[in-house]
Amino acid sequence: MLKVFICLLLFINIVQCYIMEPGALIKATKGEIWPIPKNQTKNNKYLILNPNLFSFKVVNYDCSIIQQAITRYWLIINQQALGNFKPIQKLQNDLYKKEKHPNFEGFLDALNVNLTGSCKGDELPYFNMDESYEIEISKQRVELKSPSIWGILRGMESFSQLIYASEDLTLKVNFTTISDRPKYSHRGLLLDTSRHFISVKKILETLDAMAYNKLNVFHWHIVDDQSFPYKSVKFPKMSDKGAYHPVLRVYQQDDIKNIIEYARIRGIRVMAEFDTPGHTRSWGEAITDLLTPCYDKTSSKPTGQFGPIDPTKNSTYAFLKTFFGEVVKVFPDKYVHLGGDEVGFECWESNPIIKEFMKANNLTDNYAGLESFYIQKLVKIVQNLKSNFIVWEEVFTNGVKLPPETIVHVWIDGDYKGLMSNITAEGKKIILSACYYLDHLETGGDWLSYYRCDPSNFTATDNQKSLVMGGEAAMWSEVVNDYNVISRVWPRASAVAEKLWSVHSPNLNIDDTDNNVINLYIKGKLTSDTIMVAKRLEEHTCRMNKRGIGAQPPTGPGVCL
Ligand code: CP6
Repeated sequence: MLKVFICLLLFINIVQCYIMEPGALIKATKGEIWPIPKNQTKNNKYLILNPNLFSFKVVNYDCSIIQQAITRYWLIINQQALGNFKPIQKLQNDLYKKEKHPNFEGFLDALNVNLTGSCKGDELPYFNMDESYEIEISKQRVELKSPSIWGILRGMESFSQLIYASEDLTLKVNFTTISDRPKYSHRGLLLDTSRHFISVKKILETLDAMAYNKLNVFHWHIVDDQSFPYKSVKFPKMSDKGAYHPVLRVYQQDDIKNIIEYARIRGIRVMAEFDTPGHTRSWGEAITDLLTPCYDKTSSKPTGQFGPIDPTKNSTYAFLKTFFGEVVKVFPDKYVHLGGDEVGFECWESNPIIKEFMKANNLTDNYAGLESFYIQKLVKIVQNLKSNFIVWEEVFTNGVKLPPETIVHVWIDGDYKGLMSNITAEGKKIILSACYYLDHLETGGDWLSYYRCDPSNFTATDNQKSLVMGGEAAMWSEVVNDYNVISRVWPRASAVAEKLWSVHSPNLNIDDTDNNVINLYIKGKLTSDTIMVAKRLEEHTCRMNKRGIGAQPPTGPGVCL
């Protein structure tokens, strides 16, 4: 009765008030790993851990990535435990008599970290690196084992997630064996830092959260039409004139070095995108002969507006050679994203010099052909610089002749499955973002739509499906800045992370619910698969919060303890 009264008082729909029974909350799991490992066995026996007495015992002492990871995870384990456990002395004396706690198997004071391979010559994360690892927590051993430092990093993350605060205020780790490796090697997050500037601090926080979700590619969509925050060594005027502010809203070379190093020691690649020939308005502020001047159709005079990069000038390619020569040095990843999306042809069409050039090159009225001409020259430049490249899907759909090793980034939320069949039929590789747009907003629970998108779910042979490298959650920043970027990305990108890592992430069918978010927290209406994923995501989100990540609640009402 009191509840109905309060509901009416707050002008809230009575039905909703009744639906939100406290008992119907999605309750967090304890000690479940996100993303879910390939193979894991568990049992009820457990060890108790005192975080400040805990240590990592390393077999291979001269790997700085491991040493640094130990410092980080020791702090994470202690921070996550704050306020959640009782002093161990008291436990030993009264609470933890074996007779009263039959599943108590002793104390966990160290994790043996066993790198079976070498870390020499394995200093930069790369596509298809070995991220496999094994964990055994048993009476016999407490061990993390991997042939590579990248697997050790993923395993340390998993180990830290096994520790949970139990109801009796002790920190426990259940006996378990885990054998884990990712489904896809390219598991990315795209962040646009042009529509709004995102500070270095927020980028580093994003990288922390990526590591907590085992994402391994930071796709840095660093510049675009609206601003050019990249402080170039060879062309410093580009950010002087093209950034929102020449000093306060730019990434200095030192900032970029710090970001790449911060990512590297977490096993995260930094892949830069310098999108051309469209999306380049900010480039033209300093490089005045780069963009195509648009003409008025009736008066045949320049309008003062500019379109895509001018593909007809030699100076264009001289510039691109120098510019990308710098880019591949500053960003040591083996891949650079060349963009190529949303190239509008109107400005090219209006320009008499472009028309003349097209006639002379047998391209009359073939604007896709002109784009092709440009992309092919750019691809040659980048290949001469010994870099691999990725392009947005229009480059493929516009029929640009591309070398077989081209990687196509699928983004348009139309018939993307049909497109994936076509691209892979030509033997080309794919990165998928079409179903992972973080700027598409719904109320709580919208992570489900990302979770339902499996990159291998399209009509093709197994051979074709093996050409899917992975996917990327995409955060375009038109309505995102420092103040909301973290909560908009997390935990929604966590759903993408699990789809990309976990071979056994369940396919949550659309008829699990009537697609109404409210239904997520009515018990009994959902299959147990969906409830289980929701409970695990609840725990994972709380875990990110405890580690200082401002993730938003994933689904609905609840509490983090
Ligand atoms: N900016 C750039 C964007 C988008 C793309 N490229 C974009 C457009 C529409 C949607 C999502 C993203 N904002 N440079 C396309 C890859 Cl729905």
